[in-house]
Amino acid sequence: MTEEFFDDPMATRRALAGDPHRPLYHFLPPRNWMNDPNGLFFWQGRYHLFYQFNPFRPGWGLMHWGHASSTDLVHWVDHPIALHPTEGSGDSNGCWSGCVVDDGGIPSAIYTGFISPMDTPVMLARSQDPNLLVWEKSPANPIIPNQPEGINETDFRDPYVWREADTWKMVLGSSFKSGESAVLLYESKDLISWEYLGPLFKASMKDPLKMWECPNFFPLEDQYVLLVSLFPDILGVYYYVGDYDGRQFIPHTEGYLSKNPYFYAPQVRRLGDDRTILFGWLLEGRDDKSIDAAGWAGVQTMPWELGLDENGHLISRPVQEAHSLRQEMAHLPKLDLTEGERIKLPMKGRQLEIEFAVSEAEGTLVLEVLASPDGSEKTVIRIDPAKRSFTLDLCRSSLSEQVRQDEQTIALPLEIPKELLLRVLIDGSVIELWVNDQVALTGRIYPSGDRSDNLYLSAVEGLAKLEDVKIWRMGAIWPSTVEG
Ligand code: DQQ
Repeated sequence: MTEEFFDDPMATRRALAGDPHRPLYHFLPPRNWMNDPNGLFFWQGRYHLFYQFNPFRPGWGLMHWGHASSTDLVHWVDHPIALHPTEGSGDSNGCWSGCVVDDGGIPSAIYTGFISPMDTPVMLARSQDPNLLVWEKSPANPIIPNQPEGINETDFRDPYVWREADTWKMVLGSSFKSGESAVLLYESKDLISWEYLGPLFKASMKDPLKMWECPNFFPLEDQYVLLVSLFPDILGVYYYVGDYDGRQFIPHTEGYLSKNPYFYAPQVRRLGDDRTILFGWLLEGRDDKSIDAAGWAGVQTMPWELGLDENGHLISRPVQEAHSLRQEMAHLPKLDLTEGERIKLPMKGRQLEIEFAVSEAEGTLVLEVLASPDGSEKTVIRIDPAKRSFTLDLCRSSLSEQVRQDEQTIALPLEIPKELLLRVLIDGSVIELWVNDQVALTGRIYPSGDRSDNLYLSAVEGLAKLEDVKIWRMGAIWPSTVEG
């Protein structure tokens, strides 16, 4: 019953293809609920993406590991569920987030088992199957039965494992009874028996922060990066860049990778080459009734490639493989907007990529996307270089009252260059955007009108000069009702 749609996932996808809010080039399961990316892994020429999946309904619940794989990070094949809860075991009520590592040729998943909120052991499963379709849970489970002294009982989860010389290291998300959010460090020789080394790093963040979920800890260029998801209010994803001596991490730079209620629980890995790749969960922005009616919830970001800028801040951009989805392009080599001028761009659609350079903006440059001709629905992006502000305004994205309305404004970095590069990905209800790869925002948009698919640019309170305005229609990776 739970898996009938995996017998023919494409039929399930086809059945939902008429939904204009359903993304056509971002990964999502055939139907029902997905949250965190798990177990990102490159194996025998394929990228594997596991994900938190509730196969029963489009709401969070009894979590399994869904599974898909790809040869290019962009086009995905659905596979049967990889990890199911096992009655009477450490994951009887859910297989929660974790990672996959190569243990001497044996792909090994280390994840959180959920029994109850106070009982979340660390679990191990291995796969001898070249396609990673079959997993066997370790007889040694649970490999870490519970949290160390001083840690809140409900805050111990999301193992992230890596190899360091001849040792395995692991971090887990948690919080101390004394009030700090923390990332705990463990080590092991065999992935089975683990020793607690103490906190890798802890910090007191402002209320209502309770714990750090889904820690990722990885080298990037000559630095180490720690990513944490801020729980419980899904306040965004925070990063620290710093030094690591094998036991402790001392950050010297920090900030939000993205601060918005739609982006959470990312996972970062090197996947078969030198690039450091991130997938993140894009949450829905509509109420449960409309999610139930849609039959699906949760999308992955496009994979992002991470780097550091010259000031040591974390930067991101969509992987270059996403370019393979570009189709027809509209190109305006130069676009000068006088103060107050508003123009309609020569392309429309719900699956688009937009890229342009802003060489000058005296006031605010405004880009409207998924906009209706009468202006009743529009998603508005505002860039004001002088005020260093970058806004994604979702207040008029949809006429539906079942949709969240909010506005996110973030500051552009102090040392922002004069010329800005804006990238925008639009895919049904998904929007991801970047300024200079330094600032990333994400959102969810659910316009109700058939004609809410136009693009406008305007200059407010001063002229704006743009260069190389490029708009591509993006191809679908899933069945779509649009022919061609
Ligand atoms: N989602 C998982 C947990 C993790 C949370 C459960 C983050 O392991 O802490 O679905 O979204």
